[in-house]
Amino acid sequence: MPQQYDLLIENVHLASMTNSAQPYGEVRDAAVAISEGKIAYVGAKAGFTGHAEQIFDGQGQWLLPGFVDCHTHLVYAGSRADEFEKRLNGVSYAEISRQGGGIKSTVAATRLASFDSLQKDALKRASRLAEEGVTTIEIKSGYGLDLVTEINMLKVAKSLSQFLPIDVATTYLGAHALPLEYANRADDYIDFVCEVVMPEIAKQKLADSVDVFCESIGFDLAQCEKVFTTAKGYGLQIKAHAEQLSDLHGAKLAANFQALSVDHLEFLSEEDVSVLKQNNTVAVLLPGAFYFLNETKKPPVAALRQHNVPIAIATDLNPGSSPIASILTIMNMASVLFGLTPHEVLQGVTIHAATALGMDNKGSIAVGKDADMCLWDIQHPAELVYGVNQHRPTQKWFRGKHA
Ligand code: DI6
Ligand code: FE
Repeated sequence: MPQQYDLLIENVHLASMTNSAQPYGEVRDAAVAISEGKIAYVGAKAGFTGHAEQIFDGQGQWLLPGFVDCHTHLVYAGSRADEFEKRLNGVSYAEISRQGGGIKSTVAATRLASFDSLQKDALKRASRLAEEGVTTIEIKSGYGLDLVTEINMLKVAKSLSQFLPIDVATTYLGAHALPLEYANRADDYIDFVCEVVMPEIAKQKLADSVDVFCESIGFDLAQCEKVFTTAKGYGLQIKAHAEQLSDLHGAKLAANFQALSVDHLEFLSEEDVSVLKQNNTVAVLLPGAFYFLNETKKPPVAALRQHNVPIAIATDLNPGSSPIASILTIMNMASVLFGLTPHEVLQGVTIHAATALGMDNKGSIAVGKDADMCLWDIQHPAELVYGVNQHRPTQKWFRGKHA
């Protein structure tokens, strides 16, 4: 009896994004078979001997893993177009934040929004990403900062997978900004994060990870350390916004807590890069925020490469520093602005992004992984990075189901 499969996708070229010797994990004239939502065969079409219930002819198109957007803040209310205007009139992002705008203005709007309206807006943004081939999205809280709104945001985030062919990873970002009611009492707010909100979020299993904004306009090293220590106690994974606007050595601190990822990193010093490698921490680069804030200091890509630190790329989709609901645009920015090669960029939105979420079931086309895949009508995978807004997947499978 030949082995039985649910689906065979044949006559495709694969950019499997596995760490094979071939760039892109390329396999020409390939076939992929799926069983119970998982990839069960990958290889040359000629080598396939099983029997599949259904056969799909890929007509020579390219099959890639579904993209993983490993850093977003896409649940929020309101718009910051007024601040964009201010910035163009010469007021800086940090200055707007100090004046009580920035993250705090989104917090005010998000606290007032209902679950339904937050969900409706978030669904629209997540749909934009899904249309471009994203099948896994990480979503952070951090625009509520009180118990009720943070929980509401995480519930909205989790709910999106009921409506779209996506998996959602959630992150509690309580230490994002100091809410007004804690003005000048940052240590007290961190106690509230650690002693009131985090225990409840852990109890209700609303978050996979905990994140902080380690920055002069965010929280200092000691405050971030307290959040990490508490998170570890609840078995939550660690992430950090670090070295975005200055170098506080937040990435080093987070890596020493075995953070899954440290994100932004424009101001990361070369000395700290080796600490990421030692702790298997992924460097998540966010070219959208760099572009939108018109930054000039670039992340230390050469040092990251030299130390073999895996680099992921994400949209950072948020209302203040990266209102960009397009992974394909961000992929091009990663090459043009940060000098990553198309191969590095595609690794950054597949295999390395999955690692940044601790999801070893996502991010490549390999036996045993979730069958999240998109078919693209292109001549070579580099085209997805080279062009801007030129392509959409022609077919999509999510957990083995045609989506
Ligand atoms: N860094 C960022 O780029 C976002 N959050 C953060 O900690 C921006 C958030 C915002 O401006 O609303
Ligand atoms: Fe962010």
